[in-house]
Amino acid sequence: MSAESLQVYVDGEFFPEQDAKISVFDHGLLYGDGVFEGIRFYCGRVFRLGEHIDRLYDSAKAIHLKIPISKEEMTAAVISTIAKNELQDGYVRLVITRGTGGLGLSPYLCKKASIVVIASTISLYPAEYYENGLNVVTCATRRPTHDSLSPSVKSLNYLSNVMAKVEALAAGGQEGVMLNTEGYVAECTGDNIFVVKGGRISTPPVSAGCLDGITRKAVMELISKEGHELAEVNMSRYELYTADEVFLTGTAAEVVPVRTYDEREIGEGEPGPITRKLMVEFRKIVETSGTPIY
Ligand code: PXG
Repeated sequence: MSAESLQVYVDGEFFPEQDAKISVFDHGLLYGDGVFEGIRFYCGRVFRLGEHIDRLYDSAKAIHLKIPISKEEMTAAVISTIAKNELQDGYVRLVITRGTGGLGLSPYLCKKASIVVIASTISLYPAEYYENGLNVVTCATRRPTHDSLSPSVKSLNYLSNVMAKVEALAAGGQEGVMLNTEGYVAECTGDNIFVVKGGRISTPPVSAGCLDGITRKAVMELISKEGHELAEVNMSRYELYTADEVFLTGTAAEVVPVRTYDEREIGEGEPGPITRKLMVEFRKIVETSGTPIY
């Protein structure tokens, strides 16, 4: 099915993409009040669907938003949206908005949350990024702290990440590192980050302000399976500058190597052996696991 005629799920019904709409009075638009997930499917199977659904409901719970359908119904909505579009490989954007209400911050003005499921193909990073690695820079914008909205909530407020992305692109990078307010590395604008030094692998803990990434978790499982040492530790820019290897993980990027960080070459300036191995192993698990669509 062509991208021109995508069928989009909105509150239990399918609409052609040009007719898939929510109200301008939806608090998702007015206040960024809502949550979302980005999910991949490969070879007719949805990767870690249960984990994405669980994180979605946790994000919703944290912002006091009641999703009007059960997790089972949500799972079925995701699968039926992909099937309706006859897709095998692609990307799902699952969006829950607070719903339509009057002008005014109170979420109690909104009677019912809205559910949007978009299933589409995905435009991937160019192959060159995987062969040679990304140029990554430090962003000025910091990750929000746990005393404001929890950075674990995958909310419709992505402005700090958007600003960080603008800074990264302006500085000539493809991705940007976001520090927390203490100056420790949290993550990138849409990816988690890992460092390899002397054969040991480390990644910032969720307490540093990163998203509890589903790709991060899958890669952590792979690292353990491969028998490498793994630690969740606070790290500063210094640990990145002096690393043997740095790589990023995320639903969109999968596992992608870093070539330079703030203009310092990482390791030998090309993807290292551990990163390469994890890229290969990750590909195997996405192609052989997941919830069948058909
Ligand atoms: N950190 C942040 C801030 C994210 O938004 C990740 C890490 C990686 O998490 P997962 O669970 O995907 O491994 C994300 C994920 C997009 C897009 O359209 C962004 C994400 C996921 C999918 C698509 O840019 N963010």
